Amino acid sequence: MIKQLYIFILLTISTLGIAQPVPNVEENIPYLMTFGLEAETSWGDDDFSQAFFFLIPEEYDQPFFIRVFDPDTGGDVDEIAGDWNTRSVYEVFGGELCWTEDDAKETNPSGNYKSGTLLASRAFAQNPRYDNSWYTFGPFNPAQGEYVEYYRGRIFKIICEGVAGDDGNMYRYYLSTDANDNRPIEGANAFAYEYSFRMHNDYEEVSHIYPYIETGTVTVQIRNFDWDDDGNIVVISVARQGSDVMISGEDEWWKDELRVQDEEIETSFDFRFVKARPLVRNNNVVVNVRNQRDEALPFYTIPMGGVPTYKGEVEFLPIEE
Ligand SMILES: [Ca+2]
Ligand SMILES: [Ca+2]
Ligand SMILES: [Ca+2]
Ligand SMILES: [Ca+2]
Repeated sequence: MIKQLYIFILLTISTLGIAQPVPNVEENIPYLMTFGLEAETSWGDDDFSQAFFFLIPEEYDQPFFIRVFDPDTGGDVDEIAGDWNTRSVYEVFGGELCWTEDDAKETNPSGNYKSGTLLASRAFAQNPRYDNSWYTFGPFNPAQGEYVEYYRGRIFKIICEGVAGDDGNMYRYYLSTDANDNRPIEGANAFAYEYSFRMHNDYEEVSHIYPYIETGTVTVQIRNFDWDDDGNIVVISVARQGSDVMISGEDEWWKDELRVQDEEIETSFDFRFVKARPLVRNNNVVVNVRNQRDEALPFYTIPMGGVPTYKGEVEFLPIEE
């Protein structure tokens, strides 16, 4: 299984290149989104916290950097509520338990989710210096990460939280070999167990996320928050031409369940977020996926095994209640 996954990673690298923006190009998600904790959840963020993991392949032993685009909350790309009063804190973790701690792989910021060793942190409020530009964390040494056999690599974690205020912070990451430029690390990847993001303000644009269906997955439960009836969420896979998923309205979670087909094991799902017409503007949403054991499944920014394409007719079995 580990060997197979490793082959998948290698295949992924060879077929999809080495881009490491987060969100990635294939995802077509304009920004990650985290609100200040005084915001109403009806603006689209359920918990004011977003964790991302970076995977550094074991072959890579040079220093690297985690760059943040528009880390502040103010200016063009962020979402104002009243006046700008939001403070966001970014924290980078490595070391033992950074990823293997169960709470770190959950979808709510509770328990020991800030596990591991704190390597760097910085708070940003409104700051024209970092508006529409990059702040760089690092350099980090790959050896500071947590070694995980399953991934044949080292894992780092970055958590962004809105610790004051009520505005929406929009931002992106880039895992880079260079402090001043975006240069990808070959074979690296990034993943999260819950995705809080901004949809495009353009109904022609379709966003995607790609959960990986591990061996042993029987059903997946797809949960989405504050979708605001903005079009459809459609699931594509090697065995699925497009299943619509139940969507949420204002300030609520909604969930739907799909039974996993054999062909879908060890492939990625493609969740397509297709916008409604007329346009729903500034829509922020949160999505997570759980298996039948109630474990959250990771979304990889470079989809494992590549972007799935439907491979033909497959008989669908109804889910038994
Ligand atoms: Ca405000
Ligand atoms: Ca800004
Ligand atoms: Ca921002
Ligand atoms: Ca929303």
